[in-house]
Amino acid sequence: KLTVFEKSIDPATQSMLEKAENEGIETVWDRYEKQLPQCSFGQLGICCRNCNMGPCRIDPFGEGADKGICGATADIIVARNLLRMIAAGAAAHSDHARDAVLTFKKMSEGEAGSYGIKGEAKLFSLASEYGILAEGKSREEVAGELANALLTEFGKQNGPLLCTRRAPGSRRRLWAELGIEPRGIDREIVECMHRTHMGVDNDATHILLHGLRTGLSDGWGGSMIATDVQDILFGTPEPKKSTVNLGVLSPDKVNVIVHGHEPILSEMIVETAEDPELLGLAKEKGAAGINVAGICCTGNETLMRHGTPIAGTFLQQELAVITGAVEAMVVDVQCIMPSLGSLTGCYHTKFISTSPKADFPGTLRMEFHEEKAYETAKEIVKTAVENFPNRNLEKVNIPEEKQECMVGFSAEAILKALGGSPAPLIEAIAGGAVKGIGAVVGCNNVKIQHNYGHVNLVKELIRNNVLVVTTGCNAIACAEAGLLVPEAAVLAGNGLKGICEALDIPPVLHMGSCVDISRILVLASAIANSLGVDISDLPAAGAAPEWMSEKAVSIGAYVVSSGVFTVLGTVPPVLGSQAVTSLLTKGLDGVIGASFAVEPDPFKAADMMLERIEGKRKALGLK
Ligand code: NFS
Ligand code: SF4
Repeated sequence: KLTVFEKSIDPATQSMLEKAENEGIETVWDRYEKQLPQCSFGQLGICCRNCNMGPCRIDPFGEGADKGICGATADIIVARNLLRMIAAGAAAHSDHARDAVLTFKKMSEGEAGSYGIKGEAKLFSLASEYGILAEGKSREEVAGELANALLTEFGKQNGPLLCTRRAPGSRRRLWAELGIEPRGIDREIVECMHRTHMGVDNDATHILLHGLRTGLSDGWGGSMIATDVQDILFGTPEPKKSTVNLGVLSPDKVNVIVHGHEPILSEMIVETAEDPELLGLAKEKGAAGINVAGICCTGNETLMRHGTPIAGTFLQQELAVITGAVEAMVVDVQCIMPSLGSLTGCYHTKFISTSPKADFPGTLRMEFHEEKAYETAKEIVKTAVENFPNRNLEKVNIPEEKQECMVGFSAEAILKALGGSPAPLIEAIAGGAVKGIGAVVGCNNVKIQHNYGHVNLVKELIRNNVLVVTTGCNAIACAEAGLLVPEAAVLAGNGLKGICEALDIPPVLHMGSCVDISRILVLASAIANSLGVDISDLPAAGAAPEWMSEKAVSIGAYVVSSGVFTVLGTVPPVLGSQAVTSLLTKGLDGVIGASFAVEPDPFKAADMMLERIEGKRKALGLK
């Protein structure tokens, strides 16, 4: 049995795990232990349930079956399973994007009550990118036309997706030559499901190429559209300060947690928390106010735009409830553990599900629709406020740990901090003060000590003068470890430290939620374009040290297809196929100019990234 210290490196997490143990409360780590040893067929990716002659599995030792009933080999089964993971991940990001665009469209028609246009500059720049003439039209008319153009990207039959035009020309030509230019967002995902149906695509390489294309339809399609539209609706993030970790929960205010991924809901919750009527009610109920805090990427969205504090990463969602101080856990979609249902039952916490798409055991359903967004958000927060007197003070224990952070580094904000163009950063890279750029992203995974992979990998990179850009739960982990403040520059190598001090920025830049990895693509393209090279020529490398979700697999597919070498900290279920493993870790390099590596040890992973960065520097003639 793991000790709390082996489960997490974070003191707040450790103390809540102790509380859970004392109270006999089960957490994700307990359930993980009950699953051990995990099924090795599943780990290797060699079981198939794609038709009802199965399930089939391949004997990894070569003694039993070497084919499924239909004749599918380990290579075929592994590749098909991986493609389905990519499809699910791309679907999650892109369906989130679709909802954002539909809200945007309703807003343009005046039917999304409380939503408006907070990012006017982005509206017009995007409209012109999509060939929409703004002259003589109202903002709403332009928004309406843009919404229709964006919706077309989902259902289009022929590509390429328009956002791909942001990529360097050499990259786009490569995609076209390989036949992996994404056509329509929905089309690529549907085709994954078709190809993996029994008896369709049965060549591992051929299957994986479609995986790259589907990934691209996410990164340069769904995710990018989600980021763009959310920026128009809610504003493009700018640098600001905030706080993170379980200690942001308030001992005397009503704590409302927003957890999941879509800012559509959480934006309204943040707004209603300032409603005088609700504040009055809170006072009446004996609370000092209303405190909204985020978890996962919904938290990142409100953090980036409003500086709303974040209570934790993916693995801390249960622990927030275990503090005993959460009046409402409000969720939308993705990365929400169904365990929250029975867990909230052990405390006074109301578990409120809001998405028409997602329900969980033990929730109070308060379905959220744009037309009545403010009203519903108010109803939700009111439920939380009314729940405050039910707080059982004997069960309340909020960890002290909360950490300051500086966030809000959209691509626009980074360019602004650099004085308007990537030139100063390029000079710093060329001169060697900054060795390169590390993009570190992704989830927590119980298979890795919570935050150990994230924090150590990032520290190692900045120590070696690699500027780190981060999103998702990695960003939260870095914030908790105190890496998102300008003062963290003391942990950086001298070159990077100088740059951070000159610009007054942290050595690790929080670029947003996981769909905002599209911001990293835009930034990388801006740098590549201004150097006249491809993204794969840049001294850059990516990592997902603790990834767990299918979304991360889709992200991996598009980051590598965009030309960035990527190290995975947890092993994807592909090792059952020599062919697939070697294609992903070696073969892809010759095809797309980047590949994957798998390395759970963050120090070794950092070395691999540094080596790649050094290699790219050399190729560019830099010392
Ligand atoms: Ni990304 Fe964000 Fe976190 Fe992983 Fe989940 S919250 S969308 S999937 S767990 S980083
Ligand atoms: Fe077995 Fe083939 Fe059916 Fe998969 S598709 S379950 S390998 S028979």
